[in-house]
Amino acid sequence: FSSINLLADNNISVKAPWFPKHASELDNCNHLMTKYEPDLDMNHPGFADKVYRQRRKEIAEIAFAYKYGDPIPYITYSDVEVKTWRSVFRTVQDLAPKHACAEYRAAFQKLQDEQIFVDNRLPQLQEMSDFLRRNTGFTLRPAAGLLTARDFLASLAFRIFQSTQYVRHVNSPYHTPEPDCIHELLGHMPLLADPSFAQFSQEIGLASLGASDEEIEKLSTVYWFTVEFGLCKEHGQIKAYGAGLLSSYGELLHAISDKCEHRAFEPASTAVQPYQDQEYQPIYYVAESFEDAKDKFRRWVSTMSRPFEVRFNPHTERVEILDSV
Ligand code: NLE
Ligand code: FE2
Repeated sequence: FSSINLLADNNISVKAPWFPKHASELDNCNHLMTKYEPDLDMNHPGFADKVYRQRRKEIAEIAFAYKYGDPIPYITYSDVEVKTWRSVFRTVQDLAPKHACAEYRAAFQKLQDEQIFVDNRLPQLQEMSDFLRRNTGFTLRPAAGLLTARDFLASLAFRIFQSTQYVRHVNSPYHTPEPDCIHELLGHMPLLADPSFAQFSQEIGLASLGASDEEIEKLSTVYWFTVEFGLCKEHGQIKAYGAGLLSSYGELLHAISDKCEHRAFEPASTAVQPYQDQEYQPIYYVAESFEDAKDKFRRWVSTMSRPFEVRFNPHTERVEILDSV
């Protein structure tokens, strides 16, 4: 990564990796990790499926061409894609009342009331972005696939979520190692409509701006075990809030079974826990509540070494840099 010199107010220059200062600079934050692409991963269910790979290319082109301020292009989903959506949607609809956290259930209901979540049609990213904006100020921009942690986390600082727009292969509806729009829509969107969770997501993003590679690794691990695979307590019961669980009915049932280990969420130790992203997780972290997770996260972030602080100004969509010491 190239580094930049920041001139703090007291004229002290501070070295940090480049990071976006305005939401429009996220146009430069779209670097992909290609390990799970259907063209390159022999285990991908779409590896031998020419039609699927062509479809993925078409949709990826939309994300590559996208610029800040553009409306998100409309996708006409095929019958096969709608069928895949329907089967995941219906299962989540059955499992969520029992196993999803209250915040997820409330937002899910809202999405159904507004006819954005229905079983015979995929929600468009633009209508979902509008919904989120009304609820928490989050918006979406299309992403071509799995992004680098640095680019992905940076967007969260601006309350922008980079979302894929293609659909998983019809042969693996219950679990996919790579993100797809069913994961984004059913897993992430309901919680991004919750104010407390939206705040938590943004704070992870803010902490990532200008952070060292090692700190990015820790932050993305915390993100992994919370936003993606987190469990929480509710009236003494364990519920799921992680998007990777809520969009994967295979893993959701695994996570609440006794086939895995549950540990208390503690950012300092969670941040250094190795994980794999191929199969179901062997370990999950349980938060007391979002508020508690947020408190613990804030305290832990304040121990990080970054020599400046950042603040998001929602009026200008700009990140302001403050010296902390
Ligand atoms: N495993 C999740 C699913 O099947 O929906 C996607 C996880 C993306 C990090
Ligand atoms: Fe995700």
